[in-house]
Amino acid sequence: MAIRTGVVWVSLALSLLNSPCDAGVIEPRDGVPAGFVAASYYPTPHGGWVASWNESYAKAQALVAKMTLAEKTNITGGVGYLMGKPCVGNTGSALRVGFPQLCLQDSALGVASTDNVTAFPAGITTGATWDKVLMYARGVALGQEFRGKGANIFLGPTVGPLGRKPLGGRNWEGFGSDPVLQAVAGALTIKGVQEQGVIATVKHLVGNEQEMFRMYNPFQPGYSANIDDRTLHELYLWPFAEAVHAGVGAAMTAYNAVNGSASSQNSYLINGLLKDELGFQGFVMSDWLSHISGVDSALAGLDMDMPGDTQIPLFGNSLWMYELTRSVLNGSVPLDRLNDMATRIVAAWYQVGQDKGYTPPNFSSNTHDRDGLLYPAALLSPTGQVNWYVNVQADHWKVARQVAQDAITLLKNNGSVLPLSTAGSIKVFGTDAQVNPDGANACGSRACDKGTLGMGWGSGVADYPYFDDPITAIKKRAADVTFYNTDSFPSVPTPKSDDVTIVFINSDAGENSFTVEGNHGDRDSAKLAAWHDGDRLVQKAAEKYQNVVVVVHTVGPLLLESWIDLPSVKAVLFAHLPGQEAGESLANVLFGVSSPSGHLPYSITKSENDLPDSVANLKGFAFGQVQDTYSEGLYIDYRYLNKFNIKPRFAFGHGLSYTSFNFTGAAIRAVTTLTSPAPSPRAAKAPTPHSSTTIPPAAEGSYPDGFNRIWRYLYSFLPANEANDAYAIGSAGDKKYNYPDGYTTTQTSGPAAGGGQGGNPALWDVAFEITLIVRNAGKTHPGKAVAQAYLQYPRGIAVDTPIIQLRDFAKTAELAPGAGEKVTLQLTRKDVSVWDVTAQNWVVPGLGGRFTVWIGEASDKLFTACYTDTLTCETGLVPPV
Ligand SMILES: *[C@@H]1O[C@H](CO)[C@@H](O)[C@H](O)[C@H]1NC(C)=O
Ligand SMILES: *[C@@H]1O[C@H](CO)[C@@H](O)[C@H](O)[C@H]1NC(C)=O
Ligand SMILES: *[C@@H]1O[C@H](CO)[C@@H](O)[C@H](O)[C@H]1NC(C)=O
Ligand SMILES: *[C@@H]1O[C@H](CO)[C@@H](O)[C@H](O)[C@H]1NC(C)=O
Ligand SMILES: *[C@@H]1O[C@H](CO)[C@@H](O)[C@H](O)[C@H]1NC(C)=O
Ligand SMILES: *[C@@H]1O[C@H](CO)[C@@H](O)[C@H](O)[C@H]1NC(C)=O
Ligand SMILES: CC(=O)N[C@H]1CO[C@H](CO)[C@@H](O)[C@@H]1O
Ligand SMILES: CC(=O)N[C@H]1CO[C@H](CO)[C@@H](O)[C@@H]1O
Repeated sequence: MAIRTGVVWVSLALSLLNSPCDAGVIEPRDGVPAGFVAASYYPTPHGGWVASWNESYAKAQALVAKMTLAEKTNITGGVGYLMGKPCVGNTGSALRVGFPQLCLQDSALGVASTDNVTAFPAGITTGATWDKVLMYARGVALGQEFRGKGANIFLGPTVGPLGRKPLGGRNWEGFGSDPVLQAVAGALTIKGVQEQGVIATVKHLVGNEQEMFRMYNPFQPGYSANIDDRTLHELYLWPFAEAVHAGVGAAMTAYNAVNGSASSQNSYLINGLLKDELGFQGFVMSDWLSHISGVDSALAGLDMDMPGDTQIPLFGNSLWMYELTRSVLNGSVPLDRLNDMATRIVAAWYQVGQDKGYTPPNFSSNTHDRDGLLYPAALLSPTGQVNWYVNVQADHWKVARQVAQDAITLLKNNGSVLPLSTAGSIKVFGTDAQVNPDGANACGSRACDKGTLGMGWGSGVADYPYFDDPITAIKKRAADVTFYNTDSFPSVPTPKSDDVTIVFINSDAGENSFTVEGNHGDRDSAKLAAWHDGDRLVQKAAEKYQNVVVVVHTVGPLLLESWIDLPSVKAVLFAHLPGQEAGESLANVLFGVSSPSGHLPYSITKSENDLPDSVANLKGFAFGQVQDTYSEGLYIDYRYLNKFNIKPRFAFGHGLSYTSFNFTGAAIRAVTTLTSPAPSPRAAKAPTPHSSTTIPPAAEGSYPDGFNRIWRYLYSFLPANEANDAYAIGSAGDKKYNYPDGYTTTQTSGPAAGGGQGGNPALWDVAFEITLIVRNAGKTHPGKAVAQAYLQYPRGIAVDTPIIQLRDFAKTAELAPGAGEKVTLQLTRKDVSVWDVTAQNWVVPGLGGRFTVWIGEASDKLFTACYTDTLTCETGLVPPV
């Protein structure tokens, strides 16, 4: 998260807490439901045992060995909100040994709070392309922009929330309501970003599926996401595992608790799942101001405290920095743990090559002026140049526009009203067609819904360098365009029968740090209706005109029932959140320069009640800790609808084209023969760096004589007398700290399911590969097709599984009429496994039995199946759902 300056400190501090909410129903006081346990998992596994990181670890160990205590603690914490180098997070440095301050910057869709950058399409838009090439290309471009601005750490991608709750506020920052779609897009983003030398941050671990009541504050703990082991592995942790497998350098914990224990100090989550089972080699940071303890979070595996302040920022107080120095001197945090924290941070820095000529930040998150305060939160701050206006946009508008365009999802096209002729008469309705008249960036953190919706609100945004709006692009193409810039249907001249009407509607959401039109981040007020009475605008237009095209800019699903079947509503396009390139991308689709090729990254139901209560509804206010229990287990989105045979209005993966496609010649082969249900046993961990565990002398943690402090800046030094006192406690050797149950410092060999980045490397053995020919079966329009592969487990196995689950997908290049392309889809061992909670391992149920891989253009259009037992495929089948 991030808050811009220009706010009175007190109100800023308060705004960082949960914004108040009046929408909730008061629930009885209750704790974490029985059965959900936040178990202890100690100690933090050392990093450095994975071969692909070993050189970075060797270098990191050597550098950290040269650091003093205060230098080590300096690099594990932020120097304070609005302090020093002007990113949303800035660590301390160890300049004496050549380690700089690190700049951590939002957001997952562009470099936040600065200019001369690209405002890329949001995650949800990227997911809707179902295009791996574009997912990666967007990551490359994002990485280049962060690097060009001198940011060391990209605070993305977002793969949690997963989109469990359609009303959830930050779903749009991620890629869609399916773990595989999230995982593939997240991992390709990480690869693209890190290849540019920028450290990516996979976030938020885990269960941040709603915004309201997410944060710990002095009055209430953040809500608890209560998730069972299998559901966590098969849904919510899955994209994190793929991110680690892709070598991600950083991870961020969530604001909320899991099973009652705050994510920033949940030892089972960080030490156990992330660092041991998933073999994460990078460093773990807290989400901004979510850190609530000092020693306990260090023991639980947190490596970096962001932005460094206590929960109420800007008073110069920290739980780490000087307190972490004290905790090491007094013996409560073993030096070994601090060494591991520092080594993980430095290793990630080496791993992406930041030791070689990395330019420091040349922008300010706090002002667009050339000169500004060097330490904005200090009472008296020197000024100097803070913005160099480095233009990092290059030609990234191209990939941004391609993503925006290829995400546009055609849900309905009755009578082929689309594509439109540029010669016809076009009437455009809705304020969403035009850029915010106050300016594209008029609302800070985009916390308003005015004009075309290009992104949601909160910290997950960037400033638009310009905004290509739909109405401008439409007017450029078509001669006869009339725009009614209103959301209430105006009085209009009598329509002609061939008039085409385009109605723009939208639905916004964002982070809980802002309330927009009564929505507290989540869509708690608007629910699944279009904002500004947009559904009514469509109905009114449909009463008057015969050819209505609806364009929807939205953070997620909407209920379309009040107008979708009206005979004059001929076509519906979901353009998702296009970022700066909203106009030309849409015009290309509207006027047929390009066929729509997006597919829904979530299901659109007919009613809110089509999903179970635990998913359909947000958790309201409760005294004590709000409990968000995942009682639906694996059954979210299409997994739930299919199980209960509830037909959605538009299924997950649905998306039409101006042409049609033919899938032929499907063939399946076994690549790696699976000979046992569990993967072969993991290898032992390679040796990890060792360093002295002797408590360093107090002088290593004391202010140097005559040190010139900046007021409220967070330092890692203690006054000499305090350092001496702490050292006296630590050197006495008594274990005076009240350690959590199960605490130990003895390293373990790690769980059976681990063994490499993401888990046991054998999980990524390709078990089956399917090839098929996708052909453009139309005669007039070129187009791109998406082949989606869904797994159905063998009948009669002992474990309950959703009927079908997405396992891979592939998008073709643009195919001319009649042209075809061979596509390849793969299923790994993990893809055909389930998480066995007893064995604590991934196990193939019904090994050797008939696993069916369904292939088609949407989750409800699966006409081809390939079988793993006979290694045959057939087509022309009745779909499984
Ligand atoms: C939450 O509790 C469930 C049920 O005891 C357990 O299976 C799961 O591993 C726990 N998750 C975490 C992160 O503690
Ligand atoms: C890193 O691991 C590889 C493969 O195991 C090994 O060949 C190499 O010597 C290791 N390098 C270091 C610095 O440990
Ligand atoms: C910690 O980092 C800050 C900011 O770079 C620096 O001023 C300070 O000297 C550093 N402390 C140590 C012990 O290096
Ligand atoms: C050591 O210092 C930390 C940070 O102030 C504190 O939480 C902890 O209780 C101290 N331990 C002892 C044994 O005094
Ligand atoms: C499609 O349009 C035709 C002709 O306008 C109409 O009769 C039919 O009901 C429409 N179908 C749908 C599903 O809207
Ligand atoms: C798809 O291609 C096959 C084989 O060429 C052909 O038999 C079938 O009719 C085609 N289907 C469509 C819908 O074009
Ligand atoms: C090339 C470009 O867009 N430059 C802009 C960089 O940012 C400054 C300050 O906002 C603008 O004045 C430049 O036009
Ligand atoms: C202050 C600073 O580091 N500015 C840098 C910004 O980026 C440009 C281009 O990479 C560098 O030349 C500046 O030194």
